[in-house]
Amino acid sequence: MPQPKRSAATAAKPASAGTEKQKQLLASTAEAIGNLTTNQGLQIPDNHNSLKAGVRGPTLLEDFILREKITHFDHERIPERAVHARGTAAHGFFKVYKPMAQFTSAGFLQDPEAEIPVFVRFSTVAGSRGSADTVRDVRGFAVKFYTNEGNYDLVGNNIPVFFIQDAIKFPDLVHAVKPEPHNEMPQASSAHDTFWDFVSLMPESTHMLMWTMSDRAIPRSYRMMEGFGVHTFRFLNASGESHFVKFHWKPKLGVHGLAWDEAQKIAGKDADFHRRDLWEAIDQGNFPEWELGVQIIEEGKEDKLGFDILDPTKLIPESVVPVQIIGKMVLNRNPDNFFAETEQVAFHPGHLVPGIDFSSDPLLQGRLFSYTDTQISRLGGANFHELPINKAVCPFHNFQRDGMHRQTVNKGRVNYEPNTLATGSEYRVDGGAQGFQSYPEPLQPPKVRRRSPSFDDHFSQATLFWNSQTPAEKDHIVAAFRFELSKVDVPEIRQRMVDNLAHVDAKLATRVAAPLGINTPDAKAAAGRLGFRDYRIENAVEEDAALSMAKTSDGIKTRKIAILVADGVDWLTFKRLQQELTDAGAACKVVAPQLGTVKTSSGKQLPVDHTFANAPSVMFDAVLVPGGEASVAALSQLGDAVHFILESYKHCKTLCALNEGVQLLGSLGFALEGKGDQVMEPTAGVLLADARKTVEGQIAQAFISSIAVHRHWDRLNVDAVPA
Ligand code: HDE
Repeated sequence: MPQPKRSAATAAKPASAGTEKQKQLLASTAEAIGNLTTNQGLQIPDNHNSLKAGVRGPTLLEDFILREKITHFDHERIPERAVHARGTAAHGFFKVYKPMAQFTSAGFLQDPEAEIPVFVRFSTVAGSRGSADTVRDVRGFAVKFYTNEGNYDLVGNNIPVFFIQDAIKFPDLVHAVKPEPHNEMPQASSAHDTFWDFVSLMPESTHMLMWTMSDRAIPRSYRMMEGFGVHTFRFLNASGESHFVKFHWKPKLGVHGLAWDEAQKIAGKDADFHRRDLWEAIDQGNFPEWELGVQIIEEGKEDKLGFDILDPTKLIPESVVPVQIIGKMVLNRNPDNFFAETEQVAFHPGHLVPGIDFSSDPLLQGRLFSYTDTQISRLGGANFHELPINKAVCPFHNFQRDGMHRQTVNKGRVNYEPNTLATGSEYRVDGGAQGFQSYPEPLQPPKVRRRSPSFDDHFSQATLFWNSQTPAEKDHIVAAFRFELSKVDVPEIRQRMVDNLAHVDAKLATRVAAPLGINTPDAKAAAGRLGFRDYRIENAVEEDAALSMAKTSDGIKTRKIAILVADGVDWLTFKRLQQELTDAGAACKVVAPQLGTVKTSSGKQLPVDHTFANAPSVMFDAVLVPGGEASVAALSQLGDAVHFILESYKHCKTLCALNEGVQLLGSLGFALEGKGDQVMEPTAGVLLADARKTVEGQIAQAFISSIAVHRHWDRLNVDAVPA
């Protein structure tokens, strides 16, 4: 259901008012009004002065008001998440499209009329809480569904596979990628020796590395990312029949990435880029949406896939098992308090509802222990489920008691089961058929500490991923490997890595190795190392379109367009294009040398949104240079404006210049041949036109379809651009 647009000024009212979760949260929500009091409710007469022995004398120890305030402040911080520390979140709802009873008895997947409240947290993995949003990393995509049968958490990532196959390697992986322990550098980056030392010794990481070196790891927006449950789970229906299931989130806005140079610059210019993007979109009523998809595999048919579905370094190609779309999720409300909600939310892959169960994926099995354990340390005890953001919307009742920060006041003397003292008759919960039932999976003893040989293939799907990329996407992967490995000091690590890549694709490995000052990749050397498994499955498909990001284009909704102006800008061309872009859903921002207004050619005062200094080109998706002789002359003298245009070009964004604006682009070296009475595109995504001679609407139409391409990655010679 499309939601009405709201201006920022009116956005404070949540659109999902009335959901169960919101009602519950309201009970714990406080307004910043009323008398100032201590935590005990004592009114404070003066919040500016501590109690002293005389106005110039020492502060008195008895000042309990001062001490309470400072003590609370001293304890404001809690440990950040061991991984996924940097994140942001939003509220929303989920709605299933049709009853899923054939596959699962999960109540929240039955009623297309029901809106299930959700809280979703997106995150990076390696960086600390204050690190930049646009670093190269996997993104967390964790969804908490507040269902009537308890909370269900789908704690996924924006990449469908993982680095390791067994949870016992997770601490090693995370130690290796985090800043190095002797000097705590580098922050939020895998481009250092310890990470590549580890992964080059772990061939099972290779498939995931292909993804993290692709543009998936530098998303344009959280709103433009897919989400994946990664592991294989089970759906169980009311008769106890089991199907294997893989979960997918498909964004309505398509899947898009940044340019690597752009991502690095944004990290400095606006470390909150993704956080701000999500917040602003929701605040302005542009509620991001994803559809929930499932790949369902009949029990007993999993062997036909050719690989082990319990291996989290494998995905099921969508061309082999299509994704069925079963529902949608809309994020429509920003949190009221970052700490209380986003920081304190506690996800856990073991928060399940009846009808969904685990598989024996050994990575998932380890996660089932880890998440509760980490919350106890992070949130200060075992009662984190009582925090408002974590509380289920259905009642909870058991005989767990006490512990740090217990909030529930449990009445009576019965804190055990079975009992008769609670009601006078016997209360016993033992062997019941209601509630959560584990799937009675037959197991295969004996007890062993070994990896299944069915997990031995480490390269075939890395090759599938590589084969499925467009030439430009391949270029980006090669450039990313080169960048990361060029930051590795020890040449043997660089060599080991390219030797491994030779098992993905010989050309890829050779291209990566070329500028790294090492020998040509040696597939045999890789095969001779410990940990290498000489086993390769045959992929069912050579390529899979769903693995490429290039084919997703979904209009220009919420895309940010910079309109570069100075005094004398041509009002008519400006106004017409701005209107058409806005009608198509884009957000146009006027960028000028200074804030306030600029005077247009017709004498109007045009309000300015940003300056070149506070909003550089990396904050935008496309650029418009309208006409107006004086405006264009002023811009061409301004280094920041010229840099803005060149940098946008370098980052493969759509540029459109009109009338005199065309001359500005001409002076920067863009070809200008042509009659000038139509929209020319001398190079992909660069539009030049004389609006006085062009058919009305034609420029806007060409501009809009060019922006919808997202980025013109196949643009030639961008490396030659000095920006
Ligand atoms: Fe996590 N992971 N993880 N992880 N993970 C955490 O839990 C862990 C894994 C994921 O926004 C921690 O509350 C182990 C895969 C997300 O709050 C911790 C293993 C996937 C988030 C933890 C994995 C994820 C976490 C840190 C290997 C994708 C952020 C703080 C066995 C399917 C959730 C916390 C949020 C967070 C452990 C692997 C996703 C330490 C041991 C695979 C999205 O418990």
